[in-house]
Amino acid sequence: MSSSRTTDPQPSQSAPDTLVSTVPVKGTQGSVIRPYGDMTGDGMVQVSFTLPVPHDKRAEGAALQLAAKMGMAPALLVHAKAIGPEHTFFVVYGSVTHLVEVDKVVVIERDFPLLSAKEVNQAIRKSLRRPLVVVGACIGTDAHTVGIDAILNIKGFAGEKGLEYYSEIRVVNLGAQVLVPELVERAREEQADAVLVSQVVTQRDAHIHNTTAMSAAFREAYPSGKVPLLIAGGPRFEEGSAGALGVDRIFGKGTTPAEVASYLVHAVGQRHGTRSSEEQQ
Ligand code: B12
Repeated sequence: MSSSRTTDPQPSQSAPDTLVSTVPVKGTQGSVIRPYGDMTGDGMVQVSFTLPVPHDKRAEGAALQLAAKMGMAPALLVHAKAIGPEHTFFVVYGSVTHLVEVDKVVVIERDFPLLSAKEVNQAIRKSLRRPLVVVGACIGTDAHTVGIDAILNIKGFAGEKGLEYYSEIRVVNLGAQVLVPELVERAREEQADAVLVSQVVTQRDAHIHNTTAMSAAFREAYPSGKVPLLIAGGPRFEEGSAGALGVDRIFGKGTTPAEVASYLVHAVGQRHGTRSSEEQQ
Protein backbone atom coordinates (compact mmCIF):
# COMPACT_ATOMS: atom_id res chain seq x y z
CA MET A 1 0.00 0.00 0.00
CA SER A 2 1.49 3.37 -0.94
CA SER A 3 1.99 5.92 1.83
CA SER A 4 -0.36 8.40 0.12
CA ARG A 5 -3.23 5.98 0.79
CA THR A 6 -2.88 6.14 4.54
CA THR A 7 -1.40 9.53 5.25
CA ASP A 8 -2.82 11.91 2.68
CA PRO A 9 -6.56 12.39 3.15
CA GLN A 10 -8.19 14.23 0.27
CA PRO A 11 -10.42 17.21 1.00
CA SER A 12 -14.08 16.47 0.37
CA GLN A 13 -15.36 17.67 -3.01
CA SER A 14 -18.92 18.29 -1.92
CA ALA A 15 -20.58 18.59 1.46
CA PRO A 16 -22.22 16.91 3.22
CA ASP A 17 -20.42 13.61 2.59
CA THR A 18 -22.28 10.34 2.69
CA LEU A 19 -21.21 8.08 5.50
CA VAL A 20 -20.27 4.58 4.26
CA SER A 21 -18.98 2.86 7.38
CA THR A 22 -17.59 4.01 10.70
CA VAL A 23 -15.26 1.06 11.41
CA PRO A 24 -11.67 2.30 11.78
CA VAL A 25 -9.28 0.78 9.24
CA LYS A 26 -6.19 -1.13 10.32
CA GLY A 27 -3.13 0.99 9.70
CA THR A 28 -5.12 4.22 9.64
CA GLN A 29 -5.69 6.67 12.45
CA GLY A 30 -8.95 7.27 14.32
CA SER A 31 -11.95 7.48 12.03
CA VAL A 32 -10.14 7.51 8.69
CA ILE A 33 -11.60 4.79 6.48
CA ARG A 34 -11.38 3.39 2.97
CA PRO A 35 -14.00 1.54 0.91
CA TYR A 36 -14.34 -2.22 1.42
CA GLY A 37 -14.19 -4.63 -1.55
CA ASP A 38 -12.63 -8.02 -0.88
CA MET A 39 -11.07 -7.11 2.45
CA THR A 40 -10.93 -4.30 4.99
CA GLY A 41 -9.19 -1.21 3.72
CA ASP A 42 -8.55 -2.40 0.15
CA GLY A 43 -10.25 0.75 -1.18
CA MET A 44 -12.21 -1.04 -3.91
CA VAL A 45 -15.04 0.87 -5.65
CA GLN A 46 -17.04 0.39 -8.83
CA VAL A 47 -18.05 3.30 -11.04
CA SER A 48 -19.96 3.57 -14.29
CA PHE A 49 -19.89 6.33 -16.88
CA THR A 50 -20.34 7.06 -20.58
CA LEU A 51 -17.73 8.61 -22.89
CA PRO A 52 -18.66 10.27 -26.19
CA VAL A 53 -16.45 7.96 -28.29
CA PRO A 54 -17.19 4.86 -30.42
CA HIS A 55 -16.43 1.54 -28.68
CA ASP A 56 -12.91 0.38 -29.58
CA LYS A 57 -9.54 -0.21 -27.89
CA ARG A 58 -8.83 3.52 -27.71
CA ALA A 59 -12.15 4.09 -25.95
CA GLU A 60 -11.26 1.44 -23.35
CA GLY A 61 -7.89 3.11 -22.80
CA ALA A 62 -9.67 6.44 -22.38
CA ALA A 63 -11.91 4.93 -19.71
CA LEU A 64 -8.90 3.63 -17.79
CA GLN A 65 -7.17 6.98 -18.12
CA LEU A 66 -10.21 8.67 -16.56
CA ALA A 67 -10.25 6.07 -13.76
CA ALA A 68 -6.58 6.76 -13.00
CA LYS A 69 -7.25 10.51 -12.92
CA MET A 70 -10.12 9.86 -10.47
CA GLY A 71 -7.62 8.22 -8.12
CA MET A 72 -8.34 4.57 -9.01
CA ALA A 73 -5.12 2.59 -9.16
CA PRO A 74 -5.01 -0.19 -10.14
CA ALA A 75 -8.28 -0.14 -12.11
CA LEU A 76 -9.94 -2.93 -14.09
CA LEU A 77 -12.31 -2.34 -17.00
CA VAL A 78 -15.08 -4.84 -16.21
CA HIS A 79 -17.67 -3.77 -18.78
CA ALA A 80 -17.72 -1.73 -21.99
CA LYS A 81 -20.69 -1.52 -24.33
CA ALA A 82 -21.46 0.70 -27.30
CA ILE A 83 -24.58 2.77 -26.81
CA GLY A 84 -25.13 4.00 -30.32
CA PRO A 85 -22.36 4.67 -32.86
CA GLU A 86 -20.70 7.50 -30.94
CA HIS A 87 -20.93 6.64 -27.25
CA THR A 88 -19.61 3.87 -25.00
CA PHE A 89 -20.79 2.89 -21.53
CA PHE A 90 -18.15 1.61 -19.06
CA VAL A 91 -17.97 -0.04 -15.68
CA VAL A 92 -14.60 0.20 -13.93
CA TYR A 93 -13.62 -1.58 -10.69
CA GLY A 94 -10.53 -0.58 -8.79
CA SER A 95 -8.84 0.66 -5.65
CA VAL A 96 -9.13 4.36 -4.84
CA THR A 97 -6.23 6.22 -3.33
CA HIS A 98 -8.48 8.59 -1.40
CA LEU A 99 -9.23 8.33 2.31
CA VAL A 100 -12.49 9.23 4.04
CA GLU A 101 -12.36 11.25 7.25
CA VAL A 102 -15.51 10.28 9.09
CA ASP A 103 -14.98 12.99 11.74
CA LYS A 104 -15.40 15.65 9.04
CA VAL A 105 -18.73 14.35 7.74
CA VAL A 106 -21.44 16.97 8.25
CA VAL A 107 -24.88 15.62 9.08
CA ILE A 108 -27.90 17.90 9.05
CA GLU A 109 -30.15 16.84 11.93
CA ARG A 110 -33.88 17.53 12.20
CA ASP A 111 -34.15 20.73 14.27
CA PHE A 112 -37.81 20.45 15.24
CA PRO A 113 -39.74 17.84 17.26
CA LEU A 114 -41.62 15.04 15.48
CA LEU A 115 -45.29 15.36 16.47
CA SER A 116 -48.27 13.01 16.30
CA ALA A 117 -51.26 14.00 14.13
CA LYS A 118 -53.16 14.99 17.29
CA GLU A 119 -50.33 17.25 18.44
CA VAL A 120 -50.06 18.83 14.99
CA ASN A 121 -53.79 19.60 14.93
CA GLN A 122 -53.70 21.05 18.45
CA ALA A 123 -50.71 23.22 17.66
CA ILE A 124 -52.35 24.61 14.49
CA ARG A 125 -55.56 25.39 16.39
CA LYS A 126 -53.50 27.21 19.00
CA SER A 127 -51.31 29.22 16.65
CA LEU A 128 -53.68 29.98 13.75
CA ARG A 129 -57.19 29.39 15.14
CA ARG A 130 -58.14 28.18 11.65
CA PRO A 131 -56.98 25.38 9.33
CA LEU A 132 -53.52 25.70 7.83
CA VAL A 133 -53.72 25.88 4.04
CA VAL A 134 -51.21 23.94 1.97
CA VAL A 135 -50.96 24.22 -1.83
CA GLY A 136 -48.87 21.51 -3.49
CA ALA A 137 -47.68 20.83 -7.04
CA CYS A 138 -45.08 19.28 -9.30
CA ILE A 139 -43.75 22.28 -11.21
CA GLY A 140 -42.19 22.78 -14.63
CA THR A 141 -42.37 19.82 -16.98
CA ASP A 142 -41.98 17.36 -14.12
CA ALA A 143 -44.74 14.74 -14.07
CA HIS A 144 -43.43 12.65 -11.14
CA THR A 145 -46.32 13.10 -8.74
CA VAL A 146 -45.78 9.97 -6.63
CA GLY A 147 -43.52 11.83 -4.17
CA ILE A 148 -45.75 14.83 -3.51
CA ASP A 149 -48.81 12.56 -3.41
CA ALA A 150 -47.04 10.45 -0.78
CA ILE A 151 -46.85 13.55 1.41
CA LEU A 152 -50.26 15.07 0.61
CA ASN A 153 -52.72 12.27 -0.17
CA ILE A 154 -54.63 10.69 2.70
CA LYS A 155 -53.17 7.26 1.89
CA GLY A 156 -49.74 8.65 2.79
CA PHE A 157 -46.39 6.91 2.82
CA ALA A 158 -44.37 4.46 4.94
CA GLY A 159 -47.37 3.63 7.14
CA GLU A 160 -48.16 7.30 7.85
CA LYS A 161 -51.25 9.13 6.64
CA GLY A 162 -50.70 12.13 4.36
CA LEU A 163 -51.49 15.75 5.19
CA GLU A 164 -55.09 15.38 3.93
CA TYR A 165 -55.70 13.22 7.01
CA TYR A 166 -54.98 16.09 9.41
CA SER A 167 -58.23 17.80 10.41
CA GLU A 168 -56.51 21.19 10.76
CA ILE A 169 -54.72 21.10 7.39
CA ARG A 170 -56.54 21.97 4.17
CA VAL A 171 -54.71 20.53 1.16
CA VAL A 172 -54.98 21.79 -2.41
CA ASN A 173 -53.01 19.39 -4.62
CA LEU A 174 -52.58 20.84 -8.12
CA GLY A 175 -50.87 17.71 -9.53
CA ALA A 176 -48.31 17.55 -12.32
CA GLN A 177 -46.63 20.04 -14.68
CA VAL A 178 -47.94 23.16 -13.00
CA LEU A 179 -46.53 26.43 -14.32
CA VAL A 180 -45.11 28.83 -11.75
CA PRO A 181 -47.54 31.72 -12.52
CA GLU A 182 -50.44 29.28 -12.12
CA LEU A 183 -49.05 28.11 -8.77
CA VAL A 184 -48.59 31.68 -7.51
CA GLU A 185 -52.11 32.63 -8.55
CA ARG A 186 -53.68 29.60 -6.90
CA ALA A 187 -51.64 30.11 -3.71
CA ARG A 188 -53.01 33.66 -3.49
CA GLU A 189 -56.59 32.55 -4.18
CA GLU A 190 -56.40 29.86 -1.51
CA GLN A 191 -54.53 32.16 0.92
CA ALA A 192 -51.90 29.46 1.28
CA ASP A 193 -49.83 29.33 4.45
CA ALA A 194 -47.41 26.95 2.76
CA VAL A 195 -46.55 26.01 -0.81
CA LEU A 196 -45.06 22.57 -1.35
CA VAL A 197 -43.38 21.81 -4.66
CA SER A 198 -41.89 18.58 -5.89
CA GLN A 199 -38.98 18.24 -8.31
CA VAL A 200 -37.79 14.77 -9.23
CA VAL A 201 -36.17 15.26 -12.64
CA THR A 202 -32.66 16.69 -12.27
CA GLN A 203 -31.53 16.65 -15.90
CA ARG A 204 -29.63 19.87 -16.67
CA ASP A 205 -30.31 20.93 -13.08
CA ALA A 206 -34.01 21.42 -13.89
CA HIS A 207 -34.88 20.99 -10.19
CA ILE A 208 -32.57 23.85 -9.21
CA HIS A 209 -33.69 26.23 -11.98
CA ASN A 210 -37.39 25.53 -11.44
CA THR A 211 -37.21 25.90 -7.66
CA THR A 212 -35.20 29.12 -7.88
CA ALA A 213 -37.65 30.56 -10.43
CA MET A 214 -40.58 29.55 -8.22
CA SER A 215 -39.19 31.20 -5.09
CA ALA A 216 -38.33 34.37 -7.04
CA ALA A 217 -41.88 34.54 -8.45
CA PHE A 218 -43.38 34.28 -4.95
CA ARG A 219 -41.11 37.00 -3.61
CA GLU A 220 -42.16 39.23 -6.49
CA ALA A 221 -45.88 38.53 -6.13
CA TYR A 222 -46.19 38.93 -2.36
CA PRO A 223 -45.35 41.85 -0.09
CA SER A 224 -42.18 41.35 1.92
CA GLY A 225 -42.81 39.21 5.00
CA LYS A 226 -46.07 37.81 3.60
CA VAL A 227 -44.65 35.11 1.30
CA PRO A 228 -46.08 31.69 2.25
CA LEU A 229 -43.66 29.10 3.59
CA LEU A 230 -41.92 27.69 0.54
CA ILE A 231 -41.00 24.03 0.76
CA ALA A 232 -39.32 22.00 -1.98
CA GLY A 233 -38.89 18.25 -2.02
CA GLY A 234 -37.43 15.49 -4.16
CA PRO A 235 -34.85 12.71 -4.00
CA ARG A 236 -31.88 14.64 -5.32
CA PHE A 237 -31.86 18.02 -3.64
CA GLU A 238 -28.74 18.72 -1.63
CA GLU A 239 -29.46 18.95 2.06
CA GLY A 240 -28.71 22.46 3.24
CA SER A 241 -29.39 24.12 -0.11
CA ALA A 242 -32.66 25.80 0.96
CA GLY A 243 -31.09 29.25 1.32
CA ALA A 244 -29.47 29.13 -2.11
CA LEU A 245 -32.77 28.09 -3.70
CA GLY A 246 -34.73 30.80 -1.89
CA VAL A 247 -36.99 28.35 -0.04
CA ASP A 248 -37.57 27.80 3.67
CA ARG A 249 -36.91 24.08 3.67
CA ILE A 250 -35.80 21.17 1.52
CA PHE A 251 -37.05 17.62 2.10
CA GLY A 252 -35.25 14.69 0.48
CA LYS A 253 -35.50 10.99 -0.16
CA GLY A 254 -37.57 9.00 2.33
CA THR A 255 -39.38 12.02 3.82
CA THR A 256 -42.58 11.06 5.65
CA PRO A 257 -45.79 13.12 5.98
CA ALA A 258 -45.37 13.44 9.76
CA GLU A 259 -41.99 15.11 9.28
CA VAL A 260 -43.54 17.65 6.93
CA ALA A 261 -46.56 18.27 9.20
CA SER A 262 -44.25 18.71 12.20
CA TYR A 263 -42.07 21.13 10.27
CA LEU A 264 -45.14 23.15 9.22
CA VAL A 265 -46.20 23.51 12.85
CA HIS A 266 -42.68 24.49 13.85
CA ALA A 267 -42.31 27.07 11.06
CA VAL A 268 -45.80 28.53 11.44
CA GLY A 269 -45.24 28.69 15.19
CA GLN A 270 -42.04 30.65 14.63
CA ARG A 271 -43.85 33.08 12.32
CA HIS A 272 -46.73 33.58 14.70
CA GLY A 273 -44.61 33.60 17.84
CA THR A 274 -46.06 30.36 19.26
CA ARG A 275 -44.34 27.03 19.80
CA SER A 276 -45.75 23.52 20.21
CA SER A 277 -45.82 22.18 23.80
CA GLU A 278 -42.96 19.77 22.90
CA GLU A 279 -40.78 22.69 21.85
CA GLN A 280 -41.50 24.57 25.06
CA GLN A 281 -40.17 21.68 27.18
C1 B12 B 1 -42.48 6.29 -11.52
C2 B12 B 1 -41.48 7.00 -12.42
C3 B12 B 1 -41.98 7.64 -13.55
C4 B12 B 1 -43.47 7.74 -13.86
C5 B12 B 1 -44.07 8.87 -13.00
C6 B12 B 1 -45.50 8.60 -12.63
C7 B12 B 1 -46.01 9.59 -11.63
N1 B12 B 1 -47.28 9.88 -11.70
O1 B12 B 1 -45.27 10.09 -10.78
C8 B12 B 1 -43.46 8.04 -15.39
C9 B12 B 1 -43.49 6.76 -16.17
C10 B12 B 1 -44.54 8.97 -15.88
C11 B12 B 1 -42.04 8.64 -15.55
C12 B12 B 1 -41.70 9.45 -16.62
C13 B12 B 1 -40.40 9.93 -16.81
N2 B12 B 1 -39.33 9.66 -16.06
CO1 B12 B 1 -39.39 8.72 -14.37
N3 B12 B 1 -39.21 7.64 -12.87
C14 B12 B 1 -40.07 7.00 -12.12
C15 B12 B 1 -39.34 6.21 -11.02
C16 B12 B 1 -39.26 4.75 -11.49
C17 B12 B 1 -39.93 6.24 -9.62
C18 B12 B 1 -40.19 7.64 -9.04
C19 B12 B 1 -41.07 7.48 -7.83
O2 B12 B 1 -42.28 7.43 -7.95
N4 B12 B 1 -40.48 7.33 -6.61
C20 B12 B 1 -41.23 7.09 -5.38
C21 B12 B 1 -41.49 8.40 -4.58
C22 B12 B 1 -42.29 8.07 -3.33
O3 B12 B 1 -40.21 8.86 -4.20
P1 B12 B 1 -39.75 10.39 -4.39
O4 B12 B 1 -40.26 10.94 -5.66
O5 B12 B 1 -38.29 10.45 -4.13
O6 B12 B 1 -40.53 11.16 -3.23
C23 B12 B 1 -40.13 11.10 -1.87
C24 B12 B 1 -39.11 12.17 -1.47
O7 B12 B 1 -38.22 12.55 -2.49
C25 B12 B 1 -39.95 13.30 -0.96
N5 B12 B 1 -40.54 14.26 -1.87
C26 B12 B 1 -40.69 14.26 -3.21
N6 B12 B 1 -41.31 15.35 -3.61
C27 B12 B 1 -41.58 16.09 -2.52
C28 B12 B 1 -42.18 17.33 -2.36
C29 B12 B 1 -42.31 17.88 -1.09
C30 B12 B 1 -42.95 19.21 -0.93
C31 B12 B 1 -41.83 17.18 0.05
C32 B12 B 1 -41.98 17.76 1.39
C33 B12 B 1 -41.22 15.92 -0.12
C34 B12 B 1 -41.10 15.40 -1.38
O8 B12 B 1 -41.01 12.62 -0.31
C35 B12 B 1 -41.35 11.44 -1.03
C36 B12 B 1 -41.68 10.38 -0.01
O9 B12 B 1 -40.56 10.10 0.78
C37 B12 B 1 -37.92 6.91 -11.03
C38 B12 B 1 -36.73 5.99 -10.70
C39 B12 B 1 -36.63 5.73 -9.24
N7 B12 B 1 -36.52 4.49 -8.87
O10 B12 B 1 -36.68 6.66 -8.43
C40 B12 B 1 -37.83 7.40 -12.47
C41 B12 B 1 -37.02 8.66 -12.77
C42 B12 B 1 -37.31 9.71 -11.73
N8 B12 B 1 -37.56 9.08 -14.07
C43 B12 B 1 -36.67 9.54 -14.86
C44 B12 B 1 -36.91 10.01 -16.18
C45 B12 B 1 -35.68 10.40 -16.99
C46 B12 B 1 -38.20 10.09 -16.70
C47 B12 B 1 -38.57 10.59 -18.11
C48 B12 B 1 -37.82 11.84 -18.58
C49 B12 B 1 -38.38 9.40 -19.07
C50 B12 B 1 -38.60 9.74 -20.51
N9 B12 B 1 -37.51 9.79 -21.26
O11 B12 B 1 -39.71 9.95 -20.92
C51 B12 B 1 -40.08 10.84 -17.96
C52 B12 B 1 -40.33 12.31 -17.54
C53 B12 B 1 -41.76 12.63 -17.48
C54 B12 B 1 -41.93 14.02 -16.97
N10 B12 B 1 -42.44 14.91 -17.81
O12 B12 B 1 -41.60 14.30 -15.83
C55 B12 B 1 -35.29 9.55 -14.22
C56 B12 B 1 -34.86 10.96 -13.79
C57 B12 B 1 -33.39 11.15 -14.07
C58 B12 B 1 -32.91 12.50 -13.64
N11 B12 B 1 -31.71 12.53 -13.11
O13 B12 B 1 -33.55 13.48 -13.73
C59 B12 B 1 -35.47 8.52 -13.08
C60 B12 B 1 -34.56 8.76 -11.85
C61 B12 B 1 -35.18 7.12 -13.71
C62 B12 B 1 -33.73 6.96 -14.11
N12 B12 B 1 -32.91 6.32 -13.30
O14 B12 B 1 -33.33 7.38 -15.15
N13 B12 B 1 -41.25 8.28 -14.52
